[in-house]
Amino acid sequence: IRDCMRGRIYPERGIVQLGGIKEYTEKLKNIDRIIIVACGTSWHAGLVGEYLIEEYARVPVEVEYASEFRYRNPIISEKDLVIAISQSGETADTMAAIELAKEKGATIFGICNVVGASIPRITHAGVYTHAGPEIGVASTKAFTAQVTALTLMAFYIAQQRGTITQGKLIEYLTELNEIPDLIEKALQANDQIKEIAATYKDSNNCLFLGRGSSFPVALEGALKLKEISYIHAEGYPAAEMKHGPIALIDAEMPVVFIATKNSSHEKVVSNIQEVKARGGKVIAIVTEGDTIIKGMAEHVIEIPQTGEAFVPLLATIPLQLLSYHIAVMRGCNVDQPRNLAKSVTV
Ligand code: F1P
Repeated sequence: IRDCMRGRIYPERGIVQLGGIKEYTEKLKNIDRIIIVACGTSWHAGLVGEYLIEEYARVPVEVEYASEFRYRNPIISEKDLVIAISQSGETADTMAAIELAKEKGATIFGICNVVGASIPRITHAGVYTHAGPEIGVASTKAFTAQVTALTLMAFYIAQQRGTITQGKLIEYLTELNEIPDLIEKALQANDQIKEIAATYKDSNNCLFLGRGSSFPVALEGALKLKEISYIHAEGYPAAEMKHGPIALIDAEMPVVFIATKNSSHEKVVSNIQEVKARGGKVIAIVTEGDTIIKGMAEHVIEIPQTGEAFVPLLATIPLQLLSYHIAVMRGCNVDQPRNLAKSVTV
């Protein structure tokens, strides 16, 4: 995250500079819509990006699985901006989605980690995440770096379109700049998370729930658990629980809530009560000092206080650690999960 922000944000002055998309600054003032295309973890980052861009830059955003989008006949105009996100920069579905959107006249930005990979070569402009090499197959630091790049892009577009004041930008960039230190604090929960992992390592299923931008974090938490420990996991918006997944809840079902203090905190508290009333076991990611959820959940993992926009960056950390410890305890190879390729090029 530090490397992704370096030389790009100036918190004291409230400025975001993204050299890779600078030539398209004028274009950004006139776009009608943004379509984000990606696969897997990168798609989850895109969903976080949707919240950030719509909130701050006030441009409508759609987030599409590249693997579906490429086979559709989507309605795209020259006033659309497509943002393709890919850690490897080689994912065949994402490349095909880019080619399709390009044919239809859209401007394409890339958010990639591997410098000089195929995707940065076929996009018009872009931003590298600078997360360093991802050793394991499952994306981890690439995800937080992608969310950081999307945050910078959201603020950059907001700055160009005048949908954010300089004062607010100073405030947000100052908070964003503190995130790497707060992540170090969040990592201190590692031993506690290891104990929680020991309790649930033999589970067959696990549910992840969150609201707002914590919903894609829930999806990503579920994907990491699936990918590296082979436990069936599902991520849902917490408010959707009553429309189906609630039927799954019993004493054998661990439910991970992203329940940080934000505008939907009260609603998440009542979702936790619904799970508790059905005997479910609750693991809650909360803002430090939260006493309400402490009295309700079986396990509470604290993350430091930050602005609502930056919660996904912090809340992801304990979920990645939880999956990691469960996978190790189950004897799984966390770096090379079965059946998964680092870049899916077919
Ligand atoms: C997309 C992705 C990864 C996943 C695995 C398979 O890759 O789905 O999110 O962890 O490596 O590919 P990418 O386009 O982000 O490189």
